[in-house]
Amino acid sequence: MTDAAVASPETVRPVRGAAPADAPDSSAEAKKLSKEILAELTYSVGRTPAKASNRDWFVATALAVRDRIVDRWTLEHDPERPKPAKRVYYLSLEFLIGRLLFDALHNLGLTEETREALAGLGVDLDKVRTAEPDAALGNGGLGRLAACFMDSMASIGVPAFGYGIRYDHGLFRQGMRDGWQQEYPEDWLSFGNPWEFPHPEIDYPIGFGGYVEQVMQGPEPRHVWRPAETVEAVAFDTPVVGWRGKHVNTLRLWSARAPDPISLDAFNRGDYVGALADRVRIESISKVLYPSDETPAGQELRLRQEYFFTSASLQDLIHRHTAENGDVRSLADHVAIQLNDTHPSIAVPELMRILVDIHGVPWAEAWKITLATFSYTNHTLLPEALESWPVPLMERLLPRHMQIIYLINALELEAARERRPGDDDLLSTISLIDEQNGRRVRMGVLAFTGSHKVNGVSALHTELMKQTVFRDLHGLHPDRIVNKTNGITFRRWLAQANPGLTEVIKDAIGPEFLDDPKHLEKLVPLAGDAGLHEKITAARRRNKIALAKIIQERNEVYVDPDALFDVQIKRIHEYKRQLLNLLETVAIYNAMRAQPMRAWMPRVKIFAGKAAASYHTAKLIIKLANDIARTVNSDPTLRGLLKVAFLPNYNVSLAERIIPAADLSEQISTAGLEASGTGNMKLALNGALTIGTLDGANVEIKEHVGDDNIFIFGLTAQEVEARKRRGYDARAAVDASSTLRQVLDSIRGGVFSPDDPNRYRDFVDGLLAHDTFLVTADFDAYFAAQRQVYKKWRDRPTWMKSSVINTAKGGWFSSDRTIGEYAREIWDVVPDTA
Ligand code: 26W
Repeated sequence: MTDAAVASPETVRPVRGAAPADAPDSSAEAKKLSKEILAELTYSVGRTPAKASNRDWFVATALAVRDRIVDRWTLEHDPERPKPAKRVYYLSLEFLIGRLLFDALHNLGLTEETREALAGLGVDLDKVRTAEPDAALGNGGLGRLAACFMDSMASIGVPAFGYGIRYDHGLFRQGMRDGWQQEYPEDWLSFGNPWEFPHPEIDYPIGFGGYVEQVMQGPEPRHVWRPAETVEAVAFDTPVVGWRGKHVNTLRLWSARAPDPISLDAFNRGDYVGALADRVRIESISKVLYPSDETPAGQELRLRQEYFFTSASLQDLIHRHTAENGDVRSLADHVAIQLNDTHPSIAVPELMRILVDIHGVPWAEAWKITLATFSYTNHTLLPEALESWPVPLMERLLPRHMQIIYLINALELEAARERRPGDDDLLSTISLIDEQNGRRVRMGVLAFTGSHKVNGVSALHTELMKQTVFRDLHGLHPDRIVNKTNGITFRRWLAQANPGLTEVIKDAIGPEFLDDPKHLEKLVPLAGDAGLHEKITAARRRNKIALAKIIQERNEVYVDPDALFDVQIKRIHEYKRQLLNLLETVAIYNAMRAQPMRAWMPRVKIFAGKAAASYHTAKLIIKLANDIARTVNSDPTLRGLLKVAFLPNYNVSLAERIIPAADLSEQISTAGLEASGTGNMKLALNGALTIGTLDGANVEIKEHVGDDNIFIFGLTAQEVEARKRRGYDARAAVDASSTLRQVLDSIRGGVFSPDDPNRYRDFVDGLLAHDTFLVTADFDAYFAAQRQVYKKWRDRPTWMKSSVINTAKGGWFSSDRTIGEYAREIWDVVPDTA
C-alpha cells in the first residue's frame, strides 16, 4: 500500500479536513487542493510537474481527493462512535463501476475547485479525467446496477458494505478487425489503483474439496469439513462517498492468495515452473471476470469464484457482528444480506454450515436466522441463464454444502407434501435438485428457499416471475416475491455525464433536484416553453458535436450533429433485437436508394455493445452492423442523410458520452424477456424519447411520461406467449410484408457482403425457420413506429416538449428511490438522512 498520508511531510501538505460540500470560499479550497495535488505528485507519484503525464496528474488528484473521503470514512468507523443498528451487505459477483474521479469530486462538491486548482498548475481536468481506466468488473446491467446501488446507499445513508471480487482483469476490451469483434485482455490495474486500500492483514481461509468427518460431541454428531485445499481471501477496500460527502461506505473486494508462495520441494529439484504451479492455479480464482452474461459459464472455476467471495464475505461480516454484538444468534437483527442474482446463493448453505457446524446453533434456529438474513434479487427469466451446478461437481468441491443442501431439500419437500398431498409435479418443480438434466443443483430455488424476500426488477418482470419460473414456490410462499423496480444514480448519469443539460435545468427550476430528483417535475409546467427548448437544444447540440468527434476519430465516419441520433447501446443479444433495428436501417436504405431525391430526414444510427466471446450469432450481428455501416456510409446516392456507426468497446465511460447526445432510445427487446433495462432510464432522463416494446421498465417509463411522449409498438408479453404456443411461422410474416421481404433478400443475397456473398445466407434462412425472438413478427409495427418518430421529429416544438417531460419524469427512476424501497420493505433498515 502506498499511503501518501504517511509519506509526505506536513510542510508541503497542510492538515487535511473533509471539505463541506458547499465550500464557502471556493478559491481558498482550490489553493489548498493545488498544494495537496502537488505534494501527492511529488511524494507519492514521484514526478515533477514538468515530467508528469495526465496519468500522473490523475493519480495525484485522486490521492488528494481520497484523503478527504478517508477523513469521513475513519470518522464513521470510529470505534468510539455508536454502531449502526443494522448494516446491509450487498453480495455481487459484478460491480461495473467505471471511473471514480468525477463521482468523488461531484459528491464532495469539489469539481470546480479541482478544475481551478489544476488549471493553476497548467493542467486540464477533463484530460486528467480520461486518464483514469474504467473499472469494468461487470458484464452489463446487473453489474452496473450494483454500482448505482453503492452510490445510492452512501447517498441516502444506508450503512452498507458491497462485497465482490477484485478481478485482475475486468471485461475484455472489444476491438474490431474487418468488422468482426476481437477480444483483448483488459488491464485496469497495470498502473496501480489510487482508490483502493489493500489490507493484506484482513484475510480468511477458503476451503475446497476434502471430506466431512462426524465427531461425537454429546448426543448429537457434529460435522467437521476437512478441506483438501485452502485459498486465502485478501481484502481490498474502496471507500464509496455519497452525495455531499455525508456518508462513506465500503466496497470490499476479495483477491485470492496462495498460502504458500512457492513449493520449495519442487524448486530444490530444479522444477521452477512446477514450484509456482499451485500458486498460479490457486490465484487464478480472482484473475478474470467471466465475460458471459445470460449464459452460465458452467466451469469449475466459476463455482470456485462464487464460493470464494461468498465465504470470505460471510466470515468477514460474522466476525464484525460477533465483535460488536457478541452472539451470532442475533445476526438477523443487525445484518441484511442481499444476493445479487444467484451467483452468491451458495451463501445459504454456507451460513447454515457456519451456524450449525461451527457455532453449534440447532438446525431449526439456524434456518430461521438464515431466512431472516437473506434476500435475493432475480435479474432474468431466460431459461438458459438460470444457474445450476452438476451434483458431482458440488460434491467434490463443497461436500459439506451438498449435505446441507440435501437436508434443506428434504425438509422443504416434506413441508410441501404436508400442504399439498399427492402433488408430485409440484415437488419436482420446487426441488433444489433438478433430476431431469443429469442431477443438478438449482441455484435459483436455493436462493428462493433461503430468503425471506425475493424480488424482481420491474413490475412486469416480477409478475412474470410469479407466473413462470417461481410459480409453484410463489404458491407456497405468496408473500415472498416483491417488486423493486430498478433505478440509476442521476448524479452520475445526469449531473456528471451531462453538465450542459444540468445547468439549463438549474437555471429553469433551481438546484433542489440535485438533492431530490423528484424536483425535476417542476419542469412539467415549462415543457412547452420555447426559451427552454432553445437552451436544451443548444446543450444537446454541444453533446452531439462531441459525440460526432468520437465517431469521426474511432470509425472515420462524419456524422451531422443536426441529424436525429438514434441510439441502441447494450450487450449484443438476440433477445435485445439489435437485428430488428438493423433490418429497419436496411429498409430506410432501400427506400432512399429507390427515391434518392426525396426530402429524407437526416438520421444517424448508433450502435455499441459487446458480445460474449462464444456467442456466434451475436458476433455475426456485429459484423452485419459493420457491413451495413460500410455500405451505407459510402453510398453517394444517400447524400450523407443516413449514417450508421458501430462504436467499438462500449463501456461506462463511452455510455457517458453517448447518452447525453441521444435523441432516440432503442428499447426493442421481445416483450417478456428484458427484466428491466436501466439504459432505458438513463436515456430518458437525459431527454431522449424511447421507441420500445412493452417490456421491463419500459412499461413504467410509459406510465410516467404518458403515451404521447414515448413510441410503443409490437407484441405484448402475453401476445408473445400466445404466438409461441400456437407455433410461429416467420415465412408467413415475411410473405405478408414486401418491405421486410426486400430487406431480407438484400442481406441474404450479399448486398452488404460483396466480399463474401453467402455470409448471411444461413443466418437469414435460420431466422425464417426459427424466429425465436419474433423479429419478423414485430417488424411492421416497428417500421410504422419509426415513421411516427420521423413525423414528430419534424415538429420540433412537440418533440422538445416530449423530451422535457421525459427528463421531468425521470426522477422516479432514481436508484435512491429504489434503495429506499429495499431499505423499508426488505432490509428493515432506516436510512440516516441527517
Ligand atoms: C451465470 C451467467 C449470468 C451472468 C449474468 C447469467 C445472468 C446474468 C445477469 C442476470 C444478466 C444481467 O445483467 N441481467 C440484467 O440485469 C439488469 C439489472 O437488473 C436488468 O436491467 C436487465 O434487464 C437484465 O438483463
